Amino acid sequence: MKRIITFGTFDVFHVGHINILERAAQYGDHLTVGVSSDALNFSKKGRYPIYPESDRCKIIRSLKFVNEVFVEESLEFKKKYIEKCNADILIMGDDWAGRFDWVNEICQVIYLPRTPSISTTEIIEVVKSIK
Ligand code: C2G
Repeated sequence: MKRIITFGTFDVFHVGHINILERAAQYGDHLTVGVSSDALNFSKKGRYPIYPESDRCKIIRSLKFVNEVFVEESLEFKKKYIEKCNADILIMGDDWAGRFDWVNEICQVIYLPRTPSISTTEIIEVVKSIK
């Protein structure tokens, strides 16, 4: 049995998020998702997410190919989270390519290509521009 872990904010949930989670799930039999806390997102992007962490967790937990969800408090706790859920593979989109290679002594790290032409930031910009 192979256990997969992935991380993300998954704010303003969109098809790019579905695609990576669906593809991540296909690498194993059990998918755990670490959802970035509101505070972690603020520290990464300088703004709070549109949806609070409780709603973002609820959305991810409702997906049929996701088995477990927890709140990710810090990027530096990656190894602790991987050990806790006994993950064999960490999967991330390739906007993070190379950034988590330091965990590869405890689990395999795979970066998958992002879905082109869609992002939370772009959706926010489009919505803002609607008069
Ligand atoms: N993603 C994707 N295609 C898109 C947009 C996002 O494949 N068009 C992927 C990202 O590569 C990431 C996941 O969806 O693997 C979640 O993306 P974000 O919500 O932007 O996550 P991020 O804020 O980058 O947080 O510990 C890692 C971080 O918590 C990742």
